[in-house]
Amino acid sequence: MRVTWDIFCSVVDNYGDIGVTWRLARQLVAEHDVAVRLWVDDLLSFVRMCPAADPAALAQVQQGVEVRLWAQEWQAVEPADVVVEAFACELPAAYVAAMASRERKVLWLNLEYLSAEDWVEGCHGLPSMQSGGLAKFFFFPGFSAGTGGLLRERDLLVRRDAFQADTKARVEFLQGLGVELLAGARLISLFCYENAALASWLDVLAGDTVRTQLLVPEGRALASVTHWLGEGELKVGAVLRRGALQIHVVPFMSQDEYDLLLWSCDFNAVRGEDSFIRAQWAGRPLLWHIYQQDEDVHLDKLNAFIALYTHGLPAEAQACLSSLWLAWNTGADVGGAWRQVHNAAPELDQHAAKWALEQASRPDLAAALVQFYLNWL
Ligand code: TRH
Repeated sequence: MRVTWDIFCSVVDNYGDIGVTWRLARQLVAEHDVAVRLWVDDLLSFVRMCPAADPAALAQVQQGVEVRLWAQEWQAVEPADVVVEAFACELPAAYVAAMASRERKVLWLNLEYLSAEDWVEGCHGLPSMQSGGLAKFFFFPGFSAGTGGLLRERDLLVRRDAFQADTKARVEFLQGLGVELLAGARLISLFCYENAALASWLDVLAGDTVRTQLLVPEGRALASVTHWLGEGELKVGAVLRRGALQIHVVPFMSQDEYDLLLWSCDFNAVRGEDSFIRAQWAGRPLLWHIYQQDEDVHLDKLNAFIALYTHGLPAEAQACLSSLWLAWNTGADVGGAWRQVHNAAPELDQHAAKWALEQASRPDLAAALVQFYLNWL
């Protein structure tokens, strides 16, 4: 009998909650021969990641995953062998009671947010006792051996390499988005929250001697770009030119297509958690807009990642990348740091490729979860 998994996802905001859980669910099914139910309380967000999905279906199967609407009124079901609550979402009380009384014991995991901070290793895998005699284990993704690792499909880097080596595939993919490549232009993708630093980046790109094509999927970043352009509402397919900068509005795409976008670009601006990791797997330099938290807690996370990621870079490249990331996340002018980052492109390109390989040498998060379950049995 296949091991059964229930993954619970409450969409708090944006796409990170559903992005991570949907990716995990389909990888578990595809690579570990387990049965997965993904409980989502917002199917409209799910449809953005998986356009084939039906936003009105109470239950549906997508890519081998049983996707269930997590309705406010909970209908009793038999709990799975492994239960993952994503990002401390609160499980229905009746479901927890059913877990406690289940004849075969249930492994209960809380999948935590990603952080490169030191304390993560000490907390990864720790249990916390819950009422009813159940233990809940904290499972932390991360960048070092003492953590749960990062989501990465088994063949991801092989597919990436094949795509990046195939000029025709790249051109065709971009044409499908309505983007014709300009000779010699640098290609950048932009996925961020509202960002006071954005205007200074667009200014410097527009005034550069190198041409840039900036691909902006529909969403929050587009509002800030539109404001900078001083244009009315921009629709998918719009192409606008300011000096050396050509801006393309592209559709919000499926997760798999978004990977192709990241693999196609020379530089990717990403945000949150899942797009941030996918940009690392692209093996290209990136700019991270971290999710803002109260009391600037996110800046500790940002600095911890910068310290880890830039380790091994020549001092100048390290300094300019750190300055760029800090300015981007504090709403400061990024112009000077961007120029230096551009000059350090060869080192940064090489470093990004090496970083992806290093991270890929560790077990991925889905495999680590499966192993955690086997060890627990
Ligand atoms: O959308 P995010 O900002 O999500 C989150 C949430 O806000 C969450 O509450 C917060 O805690 C977390 O950030 C840190 O960013 P993220 O995590 O990168 O998720 C975006 C998802 O959208 C990711 O799976 C990639 C996907 N995506 C597409 O599938 N197609 C697209 O065109 C784009 C731009 C993104």
